[in-house]
Amino acid sequence: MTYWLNPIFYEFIKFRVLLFIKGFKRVQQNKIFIGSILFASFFLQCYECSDEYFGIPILLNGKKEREIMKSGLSKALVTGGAGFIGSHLVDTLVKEGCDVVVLDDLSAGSLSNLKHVKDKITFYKGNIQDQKILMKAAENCEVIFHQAALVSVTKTVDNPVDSAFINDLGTLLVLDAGRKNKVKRVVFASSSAVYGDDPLLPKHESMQPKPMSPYAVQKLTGELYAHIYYDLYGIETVCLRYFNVYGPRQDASSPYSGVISIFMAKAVSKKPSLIYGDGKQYRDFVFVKDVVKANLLAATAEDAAGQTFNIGTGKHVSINTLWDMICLLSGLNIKPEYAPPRPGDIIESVASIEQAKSALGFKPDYSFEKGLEITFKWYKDSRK
Ligand code: UD2
Repeated sequence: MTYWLNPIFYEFIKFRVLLFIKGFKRVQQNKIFIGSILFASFFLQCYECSDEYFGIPILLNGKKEREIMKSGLSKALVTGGAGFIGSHLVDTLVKEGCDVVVLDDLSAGSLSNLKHVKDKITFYKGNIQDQKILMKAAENCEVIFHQAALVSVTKTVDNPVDSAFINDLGTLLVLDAGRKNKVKRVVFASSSAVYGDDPLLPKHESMQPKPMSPYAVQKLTGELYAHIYYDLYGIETVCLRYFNVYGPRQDASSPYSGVISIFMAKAVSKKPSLIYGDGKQYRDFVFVKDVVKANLLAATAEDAAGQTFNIGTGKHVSINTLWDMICLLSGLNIKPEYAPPRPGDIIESVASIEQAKSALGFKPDYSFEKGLEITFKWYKDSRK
């Protein structure tokens, strides 16, 4: 509140002095002053009720009011901030007026994801295993959002040791940089992969994890380290188990990219999709902006420290339906092609988000239709 209150009263005092100099009588000065206060209190009440502030940009301390923080974070490090999810998180933090530091080795991320904010952030090109650069990046940060990882399950199967250096050791080093820099909180991007193929649905945080790949083991190990760092060192850690995240900037170039990015690329080039299995398998697809929202809540919610939360929507969509919806959006009528199921493919995955709802106040803002529409527009535009 003091962000805007102080400068406004300062302006009033200046205004009164001006009236005095201009020769207004004391009674007239008081009338104008009281009128101004009534107008200001009406305006500020409206401000309190609105996220959009009526679209009126007010300059306060050299910043537009729109840019003043809602989450209240002063400085944050986003590891993997040039990647798909990380770069969306950076966008929101920058908009909120947070001082953002990005550490990314650009192995999967791209500077093009940050080009529109490049003058507003501090960027370090480097690996999370490089302790020197990591310590520098985490300096004076209030929160670390740890998004950097080798995210392809298949790549971790092919390279269990190399991937452990990034996903296990890397996470440990990030936590330790947080501890040494006295960072208040670390939000760790974990995965629904930790549940494995447990047939129990929806997936609930209290279920026994059943990792089926090095990737899942590595994410679970990261969670365990996060809990230990909270218990032993008091650094507040929160783990978010992402379900199937989709949205603009998701790389569609690899066969192991997210199914939505692959299908979008197919639709834009008017080619049929390839569905593994009968297409009846389903997923809980969560829009990237909702994942950003979950991260901000996890960074600020009072009771979140030391806990793990599912981040999904609690709803599911089959792969067949997904292709039908994309065809509808793109005005195509192309039948998909079918191939045998992927080995180890999970059939059903849907999150219980009750815990995230009650402890974080998390509720997805984007319906699947809306998220898909935004995503399709992005793939279409980026092809031009
Ligand atoms: C997701 C995550 C993975 C891990 C896992 C946990 C992504 C990209 N991957 O894997 O990191 O957390 O969940 O269980 O979010 N499919 C097709 N055609 C295609 C591509 C995929 O039919 O061209 C099918 C695929 O066989 C699967 C479904 O679509 O049944 C989803 O595949 P995915 O690779 O997007 O994600 P998933 O759930 O295997």
